[in-house]
Amino acid sequence: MSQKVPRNVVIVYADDLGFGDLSCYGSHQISTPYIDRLCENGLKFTNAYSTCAVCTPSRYSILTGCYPFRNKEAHILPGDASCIIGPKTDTIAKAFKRVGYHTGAIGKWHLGLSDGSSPIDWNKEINYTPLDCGFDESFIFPATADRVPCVYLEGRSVVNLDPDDPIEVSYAKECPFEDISTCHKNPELLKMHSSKGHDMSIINGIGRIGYMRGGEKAVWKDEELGETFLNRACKFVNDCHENDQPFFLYYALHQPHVPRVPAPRFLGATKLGVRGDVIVEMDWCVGEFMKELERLGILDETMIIFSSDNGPVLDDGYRDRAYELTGTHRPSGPLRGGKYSKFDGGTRIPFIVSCPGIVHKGVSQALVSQVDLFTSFASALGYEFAEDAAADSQDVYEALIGEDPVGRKELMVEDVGCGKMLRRGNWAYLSPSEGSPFMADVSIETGVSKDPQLYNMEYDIGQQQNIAYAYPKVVCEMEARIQEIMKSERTRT
Ligand code: NG6
Ligand code: CA
Repeated sequence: MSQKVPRNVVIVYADDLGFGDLSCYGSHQISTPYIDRLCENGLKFTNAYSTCAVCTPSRYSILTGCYPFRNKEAHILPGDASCIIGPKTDTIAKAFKRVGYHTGAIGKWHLGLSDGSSPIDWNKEINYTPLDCGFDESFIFPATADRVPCVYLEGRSVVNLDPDDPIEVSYAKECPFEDISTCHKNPELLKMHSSKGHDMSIINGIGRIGYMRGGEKAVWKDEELGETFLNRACKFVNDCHENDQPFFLYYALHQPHVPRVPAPRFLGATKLGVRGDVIVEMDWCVGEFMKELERLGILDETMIIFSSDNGPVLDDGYRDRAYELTGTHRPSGPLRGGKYSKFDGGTRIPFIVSCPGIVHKGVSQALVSQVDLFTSFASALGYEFAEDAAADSQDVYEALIGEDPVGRKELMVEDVGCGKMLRRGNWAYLSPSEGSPFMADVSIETGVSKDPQLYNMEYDIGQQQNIAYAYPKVVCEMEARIQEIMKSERTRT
């Protein structure tokens, strides 16, 4: 085992946070002092990518070390989906567990629950959860804050379940429950209105995707989500510390995904409306979590990796004025596009690694993908895994700790429609695909085009000049490489 392996590892994973949303990544309108401190004491990556411009596929990759195209179910999932990480699939959590770390998943899950043998009965123990994906403990919500069921799940069971008020969930088009509030029947109950979708069940005055009945005591309070997950994360590290257990924690924040409902004291924290406010709240959560590690005297022996699952979006289906109030703040920073896009705004995300004594301080331009964390830690920990595991995960550990300034030679990402982008050195090649160049409902340029696109990321970070016509050989080679990757069993070398 390498001398440079930290005693504890925490992945803090934000939801829909953009490359330009943190002050340490250049935002002047949103102040994120705690994450900035993490950044000052660690390494800030400027060429780090998630594997997809939406949530489920990126999360699938960070945990399994595989590109999303390898699993045909790795797309945005409904709240009643079965788990897309099968029992035979190795995960980063299983790897940590095998070498003696205590492992935990806290926060947003969105990878499905149950083994799929029958529809989920939310009133019973669920037979397949994060506990079956390598986590010793879990405290999660099943999918997203805008999807039912709006409940916490601890281990295999819904928290605060009342047997006299059973939970039923349906993703049918028509509402199967006559006696629940829905957006169509009870619009007067809405305190936040939808701009698209989110028009089925009303829970806490907010329209959601899907229908839910019952479980009144189990339903979360939206303004308490941040603190609830934070408290569980603090409890997890306290318990591990007390038991003298090294730990791996996957702390998946729910901010700044819609619906954006900060704790009241964060309302108005920025001039950007609730989207800015929940980013400040998220920063506070990270700060409190770090303070807890510091109080326990284990901050210096804990490696923290902070990142986001995909790029940013302003209006993602609720009329919360994020778009109107954004002013000069650019959530994607200098990048083009955002969540859902094939342009870099979709997948190039903040990525900070910090661990005093192990990780160098500064800025790294190394090319890294979130899919690499699995192999990087497995090899640093000296753990051998099966040939067919972590198919696309490269060992970039030296880059993660700041000893290799280059990282990967190339990486591939997907947009929401499974269109591909290959980044190789300074080249970004966007493979042609069908669809609209603009998603009007979210006001985002998709990067989708029937023509090949090639950008030089050294001179053109905003992907303004398509120079594909000038480099036909590069275009051919990069397209052929994408086809080769798609046919391959693995890209891990
Ligand atoms: C979209 C939702 C969006 C968000 C996204 C998933 C509508 C109109 N839009 O379908 O609000 O939930 O799915 O986001 O329903 S993700 O970050 O979890 O991938
Ligand atoms: Ca997301």
